[in-house]
Amino acid sequence: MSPVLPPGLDGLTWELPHTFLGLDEAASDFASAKAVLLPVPYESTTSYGGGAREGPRAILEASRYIELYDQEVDCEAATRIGIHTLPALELTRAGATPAMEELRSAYSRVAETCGDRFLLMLGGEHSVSSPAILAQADRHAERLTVLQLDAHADLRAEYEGTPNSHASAMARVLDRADVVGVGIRAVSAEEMELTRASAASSLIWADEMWRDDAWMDRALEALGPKVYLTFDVDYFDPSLVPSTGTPEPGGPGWYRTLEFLKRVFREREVVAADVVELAPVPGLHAPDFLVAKLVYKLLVYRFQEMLAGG
Ligand SMILES: [Mn+2]
Repeated sequence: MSPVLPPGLDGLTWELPHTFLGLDEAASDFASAKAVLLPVPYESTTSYGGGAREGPRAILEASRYIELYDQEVDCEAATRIGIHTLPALELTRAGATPAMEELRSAYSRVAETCGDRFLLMLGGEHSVSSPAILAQADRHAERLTVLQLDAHADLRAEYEGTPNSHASAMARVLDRADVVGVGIRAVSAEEMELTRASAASSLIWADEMWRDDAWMDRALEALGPKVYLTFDVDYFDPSLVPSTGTPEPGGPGWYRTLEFLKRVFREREVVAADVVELAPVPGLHAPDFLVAKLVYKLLVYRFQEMLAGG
């Protein structure tokens, strides 16, 4: 179903379009789409392994090989949702502060244009989440809760000389939103002090998630009615996703995470989301595919009621 071919070339076998899931024009048309993907391949403050700027491209490429049929909702969810993929947003290289200012204003315009459509941003390093969260906080009268799936708290006041580091992403938003970190297993003494002193910050540790499922209720109870979901893929165990800047051992796995996310989308209003920090390793496809499938699952769960309606 390739669009707009030169005359005489239809009927040949063309590759899938370079949209999320390889969706054709009808299923990826902005006008009818209920979900919009915004790739932001920004990377400047990475402290260990680099490559997050290649994340969005790897997610989109891997997504073209995902089955559209989703067993949980028993249909080709993507064609019923309608998913539009925007071009990648380029940010200034004049430094982290101007880049983040530029992103906040660009994200606001994208969110405004999307209206009721569900906006999901693909990073890029985790610092891109703060401007998006602040822009969403501006759009909602009610205080948002940020649900942060991550190995790290990202609560440093600054890191390596900049307050706009990936390691400070959540510290940047605490004034405007509560933050519930899930899967956390690497923090500094300074971050522990901050989370203990701040009513706006709570953490669910990865080791308690390993023992039993009590954490799911505790995490859900900590969420207000409106949630911004930020998913740093280093949340997963590095045996599943080694392709990330700062891999930490002892992360959660696939199915318990999906069960939790399904409940979050069912029991709260998720207003927007992002998936960040995939740093693809050439030749290693499984993590790219996992993250692409995660993005699809987030969209399926966001529209689970509509999809279950038949
Ligand atoms: Mn992280």
